[in-house]
Amino acid sequence: MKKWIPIVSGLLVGFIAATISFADFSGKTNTEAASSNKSNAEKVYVPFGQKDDYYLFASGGHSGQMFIYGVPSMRKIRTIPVFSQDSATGYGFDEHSKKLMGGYTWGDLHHPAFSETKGDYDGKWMFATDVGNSRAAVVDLKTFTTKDIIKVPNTAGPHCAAFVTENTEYMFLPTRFAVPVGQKYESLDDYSQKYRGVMSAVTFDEKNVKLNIAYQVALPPWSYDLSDAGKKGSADWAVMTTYNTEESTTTMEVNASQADRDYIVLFNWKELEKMVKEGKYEDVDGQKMIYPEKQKGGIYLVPVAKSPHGVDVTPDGKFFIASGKLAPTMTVFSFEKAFKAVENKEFAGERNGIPILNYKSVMEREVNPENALGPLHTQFDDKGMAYTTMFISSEIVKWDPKTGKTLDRVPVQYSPGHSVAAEGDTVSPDGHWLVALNKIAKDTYLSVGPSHPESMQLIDISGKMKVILSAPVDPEPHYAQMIKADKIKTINVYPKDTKNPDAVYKQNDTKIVRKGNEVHVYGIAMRSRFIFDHKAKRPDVIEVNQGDHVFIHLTNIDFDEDITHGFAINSYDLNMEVQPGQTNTMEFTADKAGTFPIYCTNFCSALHQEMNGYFLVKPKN
Ligand code: CUK
Ligand code: CUA
Repeated sequence: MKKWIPIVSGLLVGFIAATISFADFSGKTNTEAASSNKSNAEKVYVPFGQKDDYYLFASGGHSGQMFIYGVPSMRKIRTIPVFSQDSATGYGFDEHSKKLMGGYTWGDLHHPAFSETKGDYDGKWMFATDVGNSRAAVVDLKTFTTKDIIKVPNTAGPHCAAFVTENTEYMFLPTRFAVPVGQKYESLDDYSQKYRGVMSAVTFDEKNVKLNIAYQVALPPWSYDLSDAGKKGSADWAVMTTYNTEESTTTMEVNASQADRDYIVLFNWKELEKMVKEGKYEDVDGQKMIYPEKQKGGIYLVPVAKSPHGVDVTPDGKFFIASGKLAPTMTVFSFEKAFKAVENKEFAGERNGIPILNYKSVMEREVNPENALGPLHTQFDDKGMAYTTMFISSEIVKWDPKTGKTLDRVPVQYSPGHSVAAEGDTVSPDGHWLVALNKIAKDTYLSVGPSHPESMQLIDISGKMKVILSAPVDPEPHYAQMIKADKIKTINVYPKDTKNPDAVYKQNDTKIVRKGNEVHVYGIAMRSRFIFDHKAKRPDVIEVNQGDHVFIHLTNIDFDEDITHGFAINSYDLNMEVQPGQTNTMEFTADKAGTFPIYCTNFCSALHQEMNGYFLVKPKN
């Protein structure tokens, strides 16, 4: 097995991917396949006036953002800024979003997850986590804007998330990197004793649109990779993969791949919830922390082939499938067998006080499709068939979880990480479409230099699998979610909020108020002017003294869909946006004296170029 280690991590990846996929089953390159079949184009063509059938929400990886595509056209529709600043929308510049970002400027968004009701996407909210700065976010699908972000303490990179339980009771955020509780300094020589892999149970308060940490679990100092929540009969349970159960502290590439087996952590969140209610936890800086070696119950380990990556629960909730990464195996485990093993206490020992279940008593079957290498993640269609991405052999393998039989395979260009199926994580996937999220595009698009975009390939899975379209995507689509378009109900304009003290809706209410060295501007943006103070000689001018602390509250009073205004102060590095009906605030200190034009950044009317004013800062002396 060791021989795969340099292959997975080394520069050989691209080369191997290319060689294997060109020696594929159809013997065709992607270009040949596309041009040979006109009907492919017809399948993805969405005529003007019509809309796509699905929204695809792709994670933006270390861009920190989320990208919205239409399926089947694969047209990019929008970027939702989540964890990183975005000057196109002023996200991270206005007060509200600046506060949300918590002082950070970037994020690494890996796994988007829709809110669910009865195991089905309900189209209301989207959750995501940030591996870069350990945050979790919720996006409102009425406006496609980020509404809340929390910093998750004691966790260093919640990669193993976000996946929600059947009715969005919880989102579990286990850590990718073990750190001491409180992220305090501890010597790496004391790793096994002092470091922990803390998992957070996060709840979402829909009424107040707030994410909260209900409790945390101080798991052993391993890396937690991917997770999934149970469904139907297994709805009270969740699973997650681990690696580095060797607890190595250096050269992980080699040292974290020594043991033949790592584990899947299987836990009953209803039981953990009960333990917390009964006070079985310790208070750690205000967090309720369960220490599994002391507060026992609800958590079990299932041995699995070394360094697994993805783990996915079948739509019927009966099985969970772990993908090998370093072992070319998909292992199917039975929830029912696991429940029995737990009940009969069929344990094969324990680690850090957590019982280990017998591999044989939980495992249903091991699946090794011929020459398929580097299985990472699995999705499902309407018939319960599984589609697993093969990172090294650059293909999607379709197989039957009930028999292990390989049914079909299709090459993709190249090295797919995840794939996403239409409604793929629900209890009733749609079938028809699967999108492969590929790490390497190489020869697929016009060259843009040494680094290429990542690529998403649309695969028609209604019959024999067929790649029918490739779309470039910014870094980096780790995962995506695909939802039926009619499940999402957006609003057209922000409704008037008469309770908001910062909002003004009438020209005659605009004013500039001074309190000492604080200046509050209550202004409006409308086609095609700014009005900051209707009584002033020049209503579109803001004049302050150097050193003043300035608040600009701006309301867009154009209650017309798509009439968004921007607000920028030239050379002051300030920029925000107000969508139709929205009020936003900008806060800053006018430390630079001089004359600075104000202008609208969003082309809003024929007289958009005239939508400007001046920001005058009188020098101190
Ligand atoms: S991970 Cu990127 S390929 Cu962050 Cu879900 Cu597996
Ligand atoms: Cu308002 Cu351009």
